[in-house]
Amino acid sequence: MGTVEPQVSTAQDAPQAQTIDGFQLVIDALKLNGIDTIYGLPGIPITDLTRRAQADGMRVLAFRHEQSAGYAASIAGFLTQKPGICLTVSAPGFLNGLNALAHATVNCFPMILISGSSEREIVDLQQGDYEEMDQLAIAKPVAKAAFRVLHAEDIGVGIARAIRAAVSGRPGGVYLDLPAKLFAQAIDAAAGRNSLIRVVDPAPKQIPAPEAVKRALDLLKGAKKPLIVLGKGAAYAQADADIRALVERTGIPYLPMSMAKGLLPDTHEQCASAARSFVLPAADVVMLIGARLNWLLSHGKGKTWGGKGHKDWGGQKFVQIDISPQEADSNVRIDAPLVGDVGSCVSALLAGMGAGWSKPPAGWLAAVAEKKNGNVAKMAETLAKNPVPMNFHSALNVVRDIVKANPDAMFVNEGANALDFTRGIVDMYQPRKRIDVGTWGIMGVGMGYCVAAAVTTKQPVIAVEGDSAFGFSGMEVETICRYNLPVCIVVMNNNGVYKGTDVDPTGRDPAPTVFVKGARYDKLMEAFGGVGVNATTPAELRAGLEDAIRSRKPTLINAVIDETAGTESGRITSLNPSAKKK
Ligand code: ADP
Ligand code: TZD
Ligand code: MG
Repeated sequence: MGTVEPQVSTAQDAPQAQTIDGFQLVIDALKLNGIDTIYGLPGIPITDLTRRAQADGMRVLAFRHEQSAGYAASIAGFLTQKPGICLTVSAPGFLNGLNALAHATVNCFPMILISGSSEREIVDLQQGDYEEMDQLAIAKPVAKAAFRVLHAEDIGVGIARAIRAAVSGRPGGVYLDLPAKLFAQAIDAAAGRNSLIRVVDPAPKQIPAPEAVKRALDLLKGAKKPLIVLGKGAAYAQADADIRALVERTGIPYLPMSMAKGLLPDTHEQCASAARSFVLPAADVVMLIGARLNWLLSHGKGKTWGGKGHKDWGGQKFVQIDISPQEADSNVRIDAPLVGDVGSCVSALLAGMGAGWSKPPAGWLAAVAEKKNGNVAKMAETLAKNPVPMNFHSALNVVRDIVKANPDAMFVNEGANALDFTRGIVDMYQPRKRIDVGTWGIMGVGMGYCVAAAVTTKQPVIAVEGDSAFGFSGMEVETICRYNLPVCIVVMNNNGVYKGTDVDPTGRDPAPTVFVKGARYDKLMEAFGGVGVNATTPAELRAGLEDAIRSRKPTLINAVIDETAGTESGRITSLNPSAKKK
């Protein structure tokens, strides 16, 4: 037919516009789902993906090590409720990103690790391809879900599945394997565009059952010494106003877990942080909101909870709000599990409470207040001291003031003593400002977190880092300078892991916990054009922090801390096997 020939000839001279390739489909699928940022590190086969994503208007943040890119993606997921994207090359790049993928899964952060991979036929016959590895199989045990896309027309489905898996239900890390061959595959442009999926309602609300709500309220109503524990699931949920209303209307004292600090200001009169070791064993009914009874809460039993022995139940009854139906009873009996998303559960509780809710018995509130005020006064005395050399307390007293004056600033924290003292001393005033080592107590998240915090919130970032902790991601100060991010890093330099005083008893080498004494981390920042400050006094530290916040210039303050000031493992000395032996 006359009409066929011209069509065929048009198709033969087909300009590129008639087809679309795998690179473009990946970019379009991400953009279609509102994903505008990639944290990654280029190389075969994904270099052009980074270039073309940038040319197409996506923000592509290139790191010096995939692990930092991965941690950045994981915390971007926590902060935005959209999966953070980490993009890496095959085998070694993939493995460098894998730690962050596992971290995202363990912490319930939505993240997608996208790695290029080598030729399937060669990998599966183990014929020795460039960077050969069966990445999908390796990712599976540490990911919430893992997928591989072999054909360009399946890219839309692959990305849609990855997004849903990352953000729905309990969020987690998802692996997406994209073999090199996929990127160059070209398919008909219209069909390709048509194959993309905009995910509708990616994290559906999960409404709790009315009888579960009633059960929880009945238990709370009968409590004489109730307590609320807020976890990072509550922070993630972005139900801030309702959570605050629930806490205030019930009048129940609350404990924020580390990353839930600031959901209500730490200075709130119901905040029981300063009376933690009093309220945990004394409470009779405890409502957990997005917090697991894992090691961070001593598994809900033992001496911390008033149990006789280290595994004995303290007698508390628990309400647990969690999106994962499997979380209840993980450690101790949960009398009132409330399965659903925090927002829906908390609003159902508020609705069910009605008007005549009575506050907890006055005796309980007075006992908590007395304990708390005593401890706050004791801490104030310690903080007011100005010892030479500077110690954790006198340095953190300054950080505490700066955070109070800049409550919008993001706050990153890792280390052992540098973590534990900071968590206790530096109050947070707004939700999701404090991001830290999380469920694993992992070192190395610091600089990746700083980049993602600055990029996703546009706020200044303050990072308090142990000198060991900083070392895990220290090279990313170049990344921070390259993107000119408003990040101020305070390295609490006590010459080592926990302390700087250990010695090798044989006299041959430095002790395993000790670093070069008097190291000048500030000079690292200067090497890339940022501001370096060496602070030996609280006044110098204060001036450095104030300048950094004012100028928004990348800054590193080397805070020289008394090398004898820390304790072994910070607050978790008891988990050290030698301590157990004693
Ligand atoms: P923390 O370390 O602060 O105690 P965890 O990470 O142990 O907090 O616990 C967080 C819990 O929150 C997880 O059990 C997770 O299933 C839950 N969670 C995460 N997001 C939501 C949500 N939107 N609604 C309800 N629960 C959630
Ligand atoms: N490696 C990883 C990935 N995570 C870890 N948690 C550790 C090792 C072990 N570890 C801790 O738990 S804290 C810490 C290490 C190495 C560093 C503590 O030293 P620091 O802090 O300088 O960061 P302080 O202030 O000196 O205690
Ligand atoms: Mg140290």
